[in-house]
Amino acid sequence: MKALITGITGQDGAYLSEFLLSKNYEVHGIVRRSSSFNTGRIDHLISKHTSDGKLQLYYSDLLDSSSITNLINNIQPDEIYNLGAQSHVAVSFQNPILTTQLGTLGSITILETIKHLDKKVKFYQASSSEMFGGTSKELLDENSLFDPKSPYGASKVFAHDITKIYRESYNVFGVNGILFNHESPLRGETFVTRKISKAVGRIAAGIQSKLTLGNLDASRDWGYAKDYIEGMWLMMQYDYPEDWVLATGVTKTVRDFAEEAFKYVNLNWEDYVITSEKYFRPNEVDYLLGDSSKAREVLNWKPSVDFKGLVKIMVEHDINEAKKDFTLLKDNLISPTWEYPKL
Ligand code: NAP
Ligand code: F7E
Repeated sequence: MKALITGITGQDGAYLSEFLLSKNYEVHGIVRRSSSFNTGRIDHLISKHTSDGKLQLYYSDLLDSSSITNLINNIQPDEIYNLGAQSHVAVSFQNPILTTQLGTLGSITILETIKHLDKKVKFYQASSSEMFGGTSKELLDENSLFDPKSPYGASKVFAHDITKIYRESYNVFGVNGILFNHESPLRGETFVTRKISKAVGRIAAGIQSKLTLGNLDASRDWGYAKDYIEGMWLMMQYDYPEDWVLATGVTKTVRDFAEEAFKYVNLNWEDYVITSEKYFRPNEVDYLLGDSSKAREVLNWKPSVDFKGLVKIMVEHDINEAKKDFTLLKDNLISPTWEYPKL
């Protein structure tokens, strides 16, 4: 089996590559050119698979439709996972046009290309719980209404709808995975869970003194990324292309996450966390809670890590990272920072 992944250098792309390689897939991924290396999450896979050709990377970009189409035509993959995006909701308010272009053009380019192929190529679109908007405290499933609150959420609604349209109009095997927040040690460091776990590790190691956050009242249904990767793959193996929700069914506030993370190192979160308007958004998704009954019943999918377990995995990882930073600091190889990251 051959898979093509956009967004292979991101959190999900890295775990998905590892998962598919373990199932003996040939994995192809697009990497955007950057002035510094952006393959850190998959470097271990690159070194393992350079000789056997099981992992192949190409410079491309979701905005370069011609390059994406050429790659699909040349590779002739069995499955395409469209994970590439400007995935930071707060940044989507600052870069709305780029976020919208990336979120919309990639999906339609891939769908148009596979519509014209003789081979039946399966397509996975990374849809998001952000599409629901989270205004009321309801349990959200595949039939819940979309009411996005950000340029990011709006772009995901387009990609979701166009996937469904190609499925219904042209019989394309287009799957929408509506994934609620999923986190891990590979999570980008400016998302709130990783920002907290990273700070907790650094505060415990004595190389950071404070953590500045935004809205502590926002509530999210947080799961473990590795569980969700398996769910994505299961959706693609099902007989029919459909929409699927993946979620834990438990929602917790940002405050809960901070409290649990600091508790892990026997510290009181209130002694370290301050809030700043800087991290509030022009519009907020207040409350997300997912109902993944369909995936649980039909795909036999279920999350293996609960909220406490997720916090533990992330904080333990970042304690070890901070210990390495502490050694560098001791040897004067890095300078102490008051807070990390700055953005
Ligand atoms: P992520 O870590 O931010 O990864 C995003 C990926 O997209 C990276 O590989 C990034 O490349 C790539 N990318 C950005 N701009 C691109 C461009 N112009 N051309 C090609 N690739 C580009 O996101 P993630 O958490 O793995 O999420 C994967 C997908 O699922 C995203 O579409 C996200 O919106 C969606 N999603 C995520 C969650 C979640 O909780 N994690 C939930 C629902 C849906 P660089 O490494 O070079 O930046
Ligand atoms: O924010 C609040 C913030 O940026 C979570 C993406 O993967 O999941 C992710 O989007 C909540 C929000 O993730 C800070 O206001 C408070 O209410 O970690 P986040 P997100 O916006 O939920 C969805 C499903 C996706 O699809 C997205 O791609 O936390 N919050 N203080 C903060 N958030 C950040 N980033 N930083 C803070 O300091």
